[in-house]
Amino acid sequence: MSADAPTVLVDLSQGVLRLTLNRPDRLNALTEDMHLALRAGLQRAHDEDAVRAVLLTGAGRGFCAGQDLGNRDPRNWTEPPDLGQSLERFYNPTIRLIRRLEKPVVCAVNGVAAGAGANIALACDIVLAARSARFVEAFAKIGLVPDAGGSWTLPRLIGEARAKALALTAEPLPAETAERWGLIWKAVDDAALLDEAQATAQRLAAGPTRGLGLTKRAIQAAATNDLDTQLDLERDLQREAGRTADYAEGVTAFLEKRPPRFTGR
Ligand code: LHQ
Repeated sequence: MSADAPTVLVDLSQGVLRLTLNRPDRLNALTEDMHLALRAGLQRAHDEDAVRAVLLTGAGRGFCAGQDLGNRDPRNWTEPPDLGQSLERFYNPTIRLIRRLEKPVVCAVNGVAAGAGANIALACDIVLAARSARFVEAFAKIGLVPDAGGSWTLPRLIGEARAKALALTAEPLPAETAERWGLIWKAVDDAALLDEAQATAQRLAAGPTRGLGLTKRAIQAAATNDLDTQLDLERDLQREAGRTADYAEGVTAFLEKRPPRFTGR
């Protein structure tokens, strides 16, 4: 791969913005340049009405090996780096963008997802993984703590016992176990992964975008709300959804016994 190849490939087709992490020889380990490119893609998804779903994947045999450790050689330090600043500048904005984007984000984990790479995948809304892929909470191997939202996401998805075991041992978790545990939506045959993920994203992109976005907001809010607060939130969001053109279209299509033509408005 040439040195000036884009570190994230961006393609918009049929409402799906596909973002492909593109440093395959490093298993798509993240550099500053890549962080900025990924963030720009996610920001575009926020800003453009033409984008109605995002598909995140990786080029080559890995999804993402987390932070690129190649340019963090401790033998060259004069003093230890401020990793908190790395998170503040690069990782946290990306995780917040994925979670706050009121459009579905599908992740196709095409191969190993390690460290922050695993946790970026787990921040997405619908995660499909190739059967050969594995998730590695690699932080413990280098003396770090799970970041990119992992310490929040893992216990919510799979409970404290499994979250702690994964994070403390850094043992690789095969995609099929990840599916069985509810860490991801689905493990699929390697050869079928991208087609299935693209079809999923395309189906969502043709859906009632605002209703889907509000659904995402409601489900995420449930992680910290009590039932009364959540019932109030559902009332408010349903009020908003009920005013969309897509709600009117959905009901009309049902009554006319035809498929709906949602426009995302
Ligand atoms: C890599 C990497 C990599 C560079 C594979 N960097 N080259 C946040 C804030 C600030 C700082 C610190 O970190 C963080 C968040 C984090 O993400 S910390 C966690 C960082 N990631 C890791 O510790 C994972 C390191 N990689 C691995 O453990 C393995 O490579 C995995 C399990 C991902 C894959 O193993 P294999 O399938 O056996 O592949 P491999 O190890 O042979 O890797 C292939 C190549 O990719 C190899 O290069 P080479 O020149 O030998 O072909 C690796 O050196 C390179 N690579 N990960 N993170």
